[in-house]
Amino acid sequence: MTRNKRDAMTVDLFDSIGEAEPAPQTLCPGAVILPAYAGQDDRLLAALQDVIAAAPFRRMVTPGGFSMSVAMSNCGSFGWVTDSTGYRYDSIDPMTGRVWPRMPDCFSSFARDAAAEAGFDGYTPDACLINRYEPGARLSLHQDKDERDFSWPIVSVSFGIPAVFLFGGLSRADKPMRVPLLHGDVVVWGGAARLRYHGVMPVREAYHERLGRCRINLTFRKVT
Ligand code: MD6
Ligand code: FE
Repeated sequence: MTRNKRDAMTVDLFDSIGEAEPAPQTLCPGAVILPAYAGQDDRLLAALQDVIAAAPFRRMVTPGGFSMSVAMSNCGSFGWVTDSTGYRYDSIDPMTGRVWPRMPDCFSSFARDAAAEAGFDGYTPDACLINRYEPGARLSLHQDKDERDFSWPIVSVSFGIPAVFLFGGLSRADKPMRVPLLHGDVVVWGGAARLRYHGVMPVREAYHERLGRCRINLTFRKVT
């Protein structure tokens, strides 16, 4: 794969300190991993602190009545929520009764750049779901299909301790691939991959120097 624009600008700097950013990897048609693409970017984690102060992490309840092991929050015009009545996107945080915190500019420009890197120009996400995994937390296989237009990708950013991403097919029964995701890794997920089943294996006990015993994942979506 050809070197991207960001590499061209940063490769000399990283090479000189022995930390060249690896090239993008195609998982399957439509899904690309940008390894460590967010690893140098402390602005995202700094901005995240303000978002979480306004809309704290909470464990939501599924329609089946179970409390999720992953704690969640959102920012942007819409947030993904679940409760006993079902899943939906909502412009109001049910916990605070207020609109979700606005999406920080560094979030939207980061997601736009990552999407462009993977071949999706003009990406303007209006929702960012924020997931927090402590050791043992997991996300069962699901499709992301509550958005209006599946031609826009999802941009997923991982921080903190490692996780194994389960990356299946278009049918729930397709055996998933196991993809390790590390601090700073970005997955851009669209096109023919957009409706693939996916999930996260139970996160193993670990410690990250920046985030402690915790994995944070941001998934950007264009809902409307
Ligand atoms: C996570 N991610 O990695 C959960 N969905 O914590 C997702 O559910 C996801 O990473 C769609 C596309 C990319 C993702
Ligand atoms: Fe998902």
